[in-house]
Amino acid sequence: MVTAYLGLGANLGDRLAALCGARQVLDELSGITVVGSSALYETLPVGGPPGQDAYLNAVLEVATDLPAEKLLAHCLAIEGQFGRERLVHHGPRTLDIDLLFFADLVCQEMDLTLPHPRLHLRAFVLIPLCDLAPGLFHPLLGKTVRQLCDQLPRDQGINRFPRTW
Ligand code: PH2
Ligand code: MG
Ligand code: MG
Repeated sequence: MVTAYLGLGANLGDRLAALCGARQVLDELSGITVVGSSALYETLPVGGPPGQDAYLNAVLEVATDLPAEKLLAHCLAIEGQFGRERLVHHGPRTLDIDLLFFADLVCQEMDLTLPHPRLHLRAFVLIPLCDLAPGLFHPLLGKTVRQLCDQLPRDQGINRFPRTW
C-alpha cells in the first residue's frame, strides 16, 4: 500500500457535485481508498483564457495498491465520466484530477511526471495539501509542503469555501 495525493479542481457546472462525486467514485474503485480530504477552497483561475469562473479546489489523500500509471488512468477516466472536455489549454473544466505525489516516487515519463511538476508554484494545490500533509517532503525540492506553502507570494485569491463535504 502506498499513500498518494490527488488535486481536484472544477470551474464549470456543479463544482461541488463534481468534487463529491469524484471522491465517491475513487473510493469505490478496487485498490483505492480515500483516507483524507482537505477543506474546500474557492480559487481564482490561474492561466487559461480570460473571464473564467472561479474554481473549487481540494486535495484527497488515498491509499492504493495500484501502480501510479493505473491510478492516473482511473483519474482521467473519472474526469471523462464527469463530462470533461479538452478544448482549450487550461480552459474551464467540469473536473480535473491531478496526481500530485505517489509515495516518494520521482519519475519523468511522457504521460506522468512525479511529483507534479507545477505543484510547488500553485497555491490552489499547496494550501489544501497543507491541510492534510504539511510535513510531506518534496523529494526533488528538499522542502516540506509547509515550507513550499510559506514561500508562496501572498494573496493569491484562495478562500475557504464555507461548506463541509
Ligand atoms: N487548474 C489549472 C489551471 N488553473 N486555477 C485554479 N485556481 N485551480 C485549478 O485547479 C487550476 C487553475 C490546470 O489544471
Ligand atoms: Mg490541473
Ligand atoms: Mg489535469
